[in-house]
Parts: sequence; C-alpha cells; structure tokens
Amino acid sequence: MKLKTYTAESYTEALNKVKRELGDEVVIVSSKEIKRKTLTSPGLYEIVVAVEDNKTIKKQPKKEQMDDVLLKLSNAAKEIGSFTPKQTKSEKDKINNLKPVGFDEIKELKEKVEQIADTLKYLQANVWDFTNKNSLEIPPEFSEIYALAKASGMNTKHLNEIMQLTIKYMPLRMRKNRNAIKRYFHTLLKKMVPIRLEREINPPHKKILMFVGPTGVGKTTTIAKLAARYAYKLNSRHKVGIITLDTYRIGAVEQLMTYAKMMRLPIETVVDPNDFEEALNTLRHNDYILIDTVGSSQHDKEKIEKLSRFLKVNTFAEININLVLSAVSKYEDLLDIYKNFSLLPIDTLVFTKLDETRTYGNIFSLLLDTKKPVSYFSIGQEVPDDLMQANSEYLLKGILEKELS
Ligand SMILES: Nc1nc2c(ncn2[C@@H]2O[C@H](COP(=O)(O)OP(=O)(O)OP(=O)(O)O)[C@@H](O)[C@H]2O)c(=O)[nH]1
Ligand SMILES: [Mg+2]
Repeated sequence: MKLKTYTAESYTEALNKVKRELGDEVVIVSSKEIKRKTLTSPGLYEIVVAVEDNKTIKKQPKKEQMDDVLLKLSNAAKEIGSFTPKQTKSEKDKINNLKPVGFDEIKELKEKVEQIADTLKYLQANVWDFTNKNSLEIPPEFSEIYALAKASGMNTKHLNEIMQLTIKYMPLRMRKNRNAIKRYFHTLLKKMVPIRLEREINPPHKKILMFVGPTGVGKTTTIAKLAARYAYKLNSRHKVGIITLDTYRIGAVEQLMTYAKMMRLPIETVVDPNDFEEALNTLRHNDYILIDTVGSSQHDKEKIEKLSRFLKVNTFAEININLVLSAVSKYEDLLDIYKNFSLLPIDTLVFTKLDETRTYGNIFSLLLDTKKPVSYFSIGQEVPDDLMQANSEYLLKGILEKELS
C-alpha cells in the first residue's frame, strides 16, 4: 500500500485528478486546503489517497495516439459515406424490416385521418344542404377550403363554379399538398376581386362623389372620414366641400355640420332638386365635393326615385355614385339592395362595418355578381382613422382564414 498526493486549485479539480488516474474506487486518506484562495491568487487543495501496490495507474493516451485514433475514425466515416453497395431484394427487405413497426401504416393512416377530417369539415358546412349534387364531386383534399369559403358567406353557386375550375385546372402534382391548394385558390380568388384604386385628382379636374345606400350603414360617417382624408391626409391637400341632401332624418344635418365645422370645410344643405345645381356651383372651386343622401330601405322606391331626380341637373363634372353597404348584411340582402338601388347609375361600392364581422364571403360574392369595383373599407367608428383603401388581401382573410369551429 502506498500513499499518493494530488493537488489542485480546487477540491473538485483535485478529486477529478484522482479519479482520472485511479478510477472511482479509491480510499481518501485526507483532504485539506493548503492555501486559501484570495482575490489575487488561486487556492491550493490537497487530497491524499491510499493505493494498493498492484494497482496500475491509468495512463492518459498520448496526444499522438489520440490523433491516430481520430484519423482512423474519420477515414472509416469517409469510406462508409462513399460505399453504397447495390441492395439485393432480400437485403432491401431486411432494411425495411428494420423500420419501426407500422411506420408506413401510420403515415398512411395519418393521411387518411386528414382526409376524413377534411370531409367532416365539408359535411359540417353542408349539413343543411344535402340536396347539393355538386357536393359529392368535391375531392377530400379540397374539402377544407370548400368548407372555409362556404362558412364565410360566399354564395354556393359561385363557390361551386370556382371549385370546379380549381379542380379542373390545378396541376395534379400540387393536389397532394393542402397548402398548395390553399395558395392556388387564394390566387384565383384574388384575381376576381375588382378594386377601384384611389387616384388623387390634379386640379383643374374635379370629382363629385355621391353616397347612397340603406339606412344606418355609415354613409355620413364615411363621408366625414373621406373629407378628412382628401383635405388633410393625402400627399397633397385638397379643397373639399360637402353637400347634404338628407334633411329628412332628425339630426342628420347637424351630424354632418359638426364634422364640417371641426374640419373647417364648407357645407351646403339642399332640400329640393332645383337647389342642387346652385349648391354645386357654390362649391365648384373645390377639388372634391362629397354628397350625403337620405338613407332608405331598398324597397322604398319612392325615396330612391327622388334621388335620381337630383341627378338630372347640369353639373360641371360627372357625379360618381357610391353605393354604401354593410359587411354585416348577408349576400342575398346585399344583392337585393344592389338591385333596387340600381335605379341609380352605380359606379362604385363602399363597404362599412368590416370590424363587426370576421367573414367576407358575402362581399366577395356581391363583387363577383355585380362586377362593380370596391373603393374603400370602413373598419370602425373612428373618424377619420377607421377607413382604408379596399384591398383584396384584406378581403380574402375573411374568406380563407377563418377556422371552422
Ligand atoms: N362598427 C362600425 N360602426 C360604423 C362604421 N361606420 C359607421 N358606423 C356607425 O354606424 C352608425 C350609423 O352611421 P351613419 O354614418 O350615421 O350611417 P348613415 O348611413 O349615414 O345613416 P342614415 O343617414 O340614418 O341612413 C353610427 O353609429 C356609426 O358610428 C364602421 O365601419 N364600423
Ligand atoms: Mg346619414
């Protein structure tokens, strides 16, 4: 039996030295701190162990030896990498047998479950519509997208037509990938949305915009937002004048007067079609003239006809008619409103209250049906901020991104 002494700057380091040389089974005779660690110099620890005479001390392999081993290993790795023998059938079978049991079956099962989930979503969206013959023709991989678009309020006839086009023309190799299907459908829908881009007018050109639509959809609020936009928010500031034809509803004139006053914009109130021409002439020095009208039910033909009488007057610029519609209305109602207001020559659509719903399939379908471009989206009550130029991406979020519950 011999005693061996190990020293290091810490107790742990000294013990590690012991273990490296003698292994784990050692008899520690003593351990002590020889020199205390200070701020400027390290400490020194000593461990004394008892070693049997016949115990051989582990030798660290020399650096040359280690390098040699590493070299051999890397050569072997290279060899394995470059060696790709042809597999015989029985070898292939052997390798396949090495895969976790049921690997391929699980993969197949996963695909099947996804297909069933898609089909369920589709059935969920069509549960009230078993008579829809086309429904059986939708392949399972298209079911999710179909169900989403359907739940967004898109008209079924449109949806089926677009689906059939997609199924017919989509390259087969893309069909297996659900994301590719979604992207393809997204691009197709995007191309179908007619947008009226905002173009700032250059004087001496002038624009007269009249806003018509059902009651309470947000005509007056939209006019206030647009007046602020044209007068203060665009690249160049424009002169804006306002005319209100809504002397019918109590408080309507005051509502617009308040906004006009705050923005220091001129405003004219017109009761009779005969006064309209005069009001327009009074404001003719403006770049934009915005005209508010009385809201009316689409079935109130008399009110709509009265509006058309205002359009017969002589004007220095064409009157552009904007039909204001709420995103909250369902497609059938939007279409009904559009048809009845078509007594007036509608140029453009404006949608409001997009903040009050998450699904815009109804808007998409109306745009598709009427082929009328949409110019602005109103997305809240805040004047003037809650107004944006219409854009197809924003619309598509409300068609393809809603998760079915
Ligand atoms: N949430 C939300 N509310 C809106 C939006 N636009 C307007 N409103 C609100 O809808 C209500 C009616 O707005 P108005 O601008 O008076 O609607 P109108 O079409 O002029 O109504 P009438 O003149 O009575 O036909 C107000 O409370 C507005 O603040 C919108 O985009 N989102
Ligand atoms: Mg109003």
